[in-house]
Formats: sequence, C-alpha cells, structure tokens
Amino acid sequence: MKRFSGLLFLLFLCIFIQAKEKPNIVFILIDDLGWKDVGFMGTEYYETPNIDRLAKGGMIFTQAYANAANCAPTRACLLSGQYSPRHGLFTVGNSDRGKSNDRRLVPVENNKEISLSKITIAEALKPAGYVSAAIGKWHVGNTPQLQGFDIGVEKPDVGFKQGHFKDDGEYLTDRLTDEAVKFIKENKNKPFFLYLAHHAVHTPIQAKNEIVTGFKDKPGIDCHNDATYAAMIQSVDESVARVNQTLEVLGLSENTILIFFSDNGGYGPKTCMKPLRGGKGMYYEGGIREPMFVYWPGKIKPETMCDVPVISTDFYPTFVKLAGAKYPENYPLDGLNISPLFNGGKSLQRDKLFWHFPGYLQAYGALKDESRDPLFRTRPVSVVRKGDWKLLLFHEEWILDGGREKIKTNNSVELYNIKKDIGEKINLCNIEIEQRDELLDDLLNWQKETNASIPGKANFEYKM
Ligand SMILES: [Ca+2]
Repeated sequence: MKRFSGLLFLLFLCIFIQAKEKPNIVFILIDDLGWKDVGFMGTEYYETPNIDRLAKGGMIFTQAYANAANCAPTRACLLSGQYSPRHGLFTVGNSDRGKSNDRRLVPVENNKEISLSKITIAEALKPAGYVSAAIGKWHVGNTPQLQGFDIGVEKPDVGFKQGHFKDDGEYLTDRLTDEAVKFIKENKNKPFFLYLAHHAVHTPIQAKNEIVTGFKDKPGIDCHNDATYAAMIQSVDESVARVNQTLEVLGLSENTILIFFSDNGGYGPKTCMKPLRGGKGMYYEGGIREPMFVYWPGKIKPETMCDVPVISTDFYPTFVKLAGAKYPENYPLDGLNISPLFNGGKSLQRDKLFWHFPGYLQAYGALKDESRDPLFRTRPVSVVRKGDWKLLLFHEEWILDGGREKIKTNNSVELYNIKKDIGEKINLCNIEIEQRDELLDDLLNWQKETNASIPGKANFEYKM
C-alpha cells in the first residue's frame, strides 16, 4: 500500500510537472504599427524603451510578414491558420473601394467573418489544457467566445464607443492592458494563451495629453514626426512593459513565450516604412513587413536576430507545437512551426510565401509616389516571395491585357530582388526571365491549389 501511494504520488508529480512545463503564450498584436515604428527597428523619433529592452533580450525577426496589408484578413489568417483564399476574408468591409469607374475588374466579394467551421488557434490549444483570452480588437465576425476563446473582451465590453478614449477619460490601451494583467493573474496556475490585440496605433490618432506634450518640442526625423502618433506608440510601449512586469512578478517569465507583432504596414498619412516601399494597404514590403520579436528568458538567447522569412499563419502551428497540442485533423494549415528558429535554426522546410488580394483599396493622399497608381493603394494583386525574389501579379492587366502572351508589355507582373533592392524600385520582369517564369508558375499553381477566387470582368461572376 505504501509503495502504491508512493507511485501514485510520483505519477501526480509527473503530471503536475508536465502541466507546469506547458509554456504560457502571450501574443501582443499592435494595429497598423509600421516596420520602423519601434526603436529596435531603427526609429529615432518614437520612443519604445521597454519594447526595445525585451527585443534585445530575445530574438528579432527582420523578415516577418503579415498575411495581408490591412487588418481583418491578417487576423483571420492568424486565428484560422489559413491563407485568405481558404476563409475568404480578403479585406476590411467591402472589396470595391474607390470609384467604380476607375475599377477595371469586379472584385471578389469579401467575407466579413471567420466561418464557425474553422478550427481556430484557441480551439486547437484547448485540448492541451489551455485557457485562452482574446482581449481588444477582434474584427473577424462572431465573437471570440464562439471561436474557442474562454474569455473575450472587446472594446464595447469595457464601455468604449468611438476612438481611444472613454467618456470619463480612460485610455483604451491602458484599459486593455488592465484586462490582460487581470487575466494573467487569474490564470497564473494553468497554461494560458493571451491574445492581446491593441486598437493602437490605428486611426483615430489619439493619445494622452501628458505624453503628447513630451514630444511637442522634439524635432521630427524625416517622416517620423507626429507627436500624437508618437505618444500612441509610447502607450503601447508602457502596455508591453506592464504585461511583462506582471509575468516577472508572478514568476512566470521563464515559462512564458512573449511575441510582439503588428497586423499590417503603418498608416501612410502618419508614418513611413523607409527604406521599404509603401504602407498599409499596399502589397509592397511597407504594407506587409512587420516589426517582430520573440522574448523567452532562458529559452531564447538574448541579442539574437533571425532573417528567415516568417508569416502570421506560422503562429498557429508554432503555438500548437509549443503547447504539446495536436494539429487538427483534415484541416489544412498554411504556416509552419517556426520554433526551431528560436533555438538558432537557420532555415525552414519552405521556400515560398503567398498573398492574395482580389479587391480594391482606394488611395488616401499619402505615400502616393510609392504606390503603383495614384488612385488606389492597391488594385487586385497576388504575390509570391521565394528566396530573395518577389513577384506581384496584377489581375487587371493579366486578365484584360493579354496575360502571359503580352507579359513583356502589359505591365501585369513586377519582379524584385528583395535582397538587393529592398525598396522594390527596379522591376526585373523583363530582365530575369527565368526567375519570373518560375515564380509566376508557383503563384498560378498556388491559386489553383487553394481555389483562390479571382476578380471577374464586369457583369461576370459578380455575386451580390
Ligand atoms: Ca491594421
């Protein structure tokens, strides 16, 4: 009997240790934060000392991509683990933005919510014993609770209507941080997944006066020069600091992976991503490349950097692996587990990343010289990145102006060598023919594989 209870004790101890070993996951998603909008990526105007300290204490990813150039589709990809053609969220709201006379194709109708048939990341983590919270901006229809999160705290739930301030003066970034801290404290004894999705630094550009004042006399540097925008970023920095401090005080830091990421490029009228081309809404690097670091004391070596391209669909399989959970059956995941990179791995078993945007996004008076045309930030486009190469296929010219036969002259394809030409200035479409044809085939094959909806000619395939 004595031996039996001893064994029982050992068994429980093992289960306990195993349970404790499951890492907590804290994923902090900033809205519209540009690639250069944080100190660790090089801004000399905005101030992010806390974010920079954590970035320095972990691994910085220099080629981290969002799945889309605006909010909802990136979130849908991240939460579902799938590229946009599989869930149909391609943009925010309607896909037919801009003047109809200026649009040569009929865009694909946009899906505004993730189908409940999708197995979200929270649903995949649940069988491994995780408690999940989605705090902040959701933006993909239904509710977090209907998509497997135990807790969902959206802006209206905490009394905020329009903008970043409540009637009583409370600031949204602070409040969402309070909610995140509360969640961590309440769940410190079980493995948790915190998806903290700030509304900052999305428009309206509003910040706390006392912080704005601090930037009033600071000279701007090039396109980083807006005091209110800088103050918004500083509040995000304070939020990250408070979340991390909570983990430290509770002794959870070494068992918690903390990831910092943004959902798309910075907002053109307020910031810029130089030397990258373009910003939010464009499929040039400035619209989709994100600031990212992973901080995990004791697990990830400080002051490390990774230049392997990663994308927001990678978080799902990565978190599932770290949690010791299983990939859902009969459910395609388009990303990869990137945790081998955290240990110094130099590559992934993948050579291509894809984007698909079958809609229109109107221009808004900024970064116009960096977009392809002055009327739209983007027209319908599909993109592939392979090695150092990136190809953009523009559907209007492809469908209406002769496709592959006229590829030399119809301006349907742009090809860049991202390594040599990070600013996407030199279109090599008619120079690097071999690369062009290879990437084009890859992209067209991928469209077929994912059954990607393609915009139609007028009065054709347009579903209301
Ligand atoms: Ca966004």
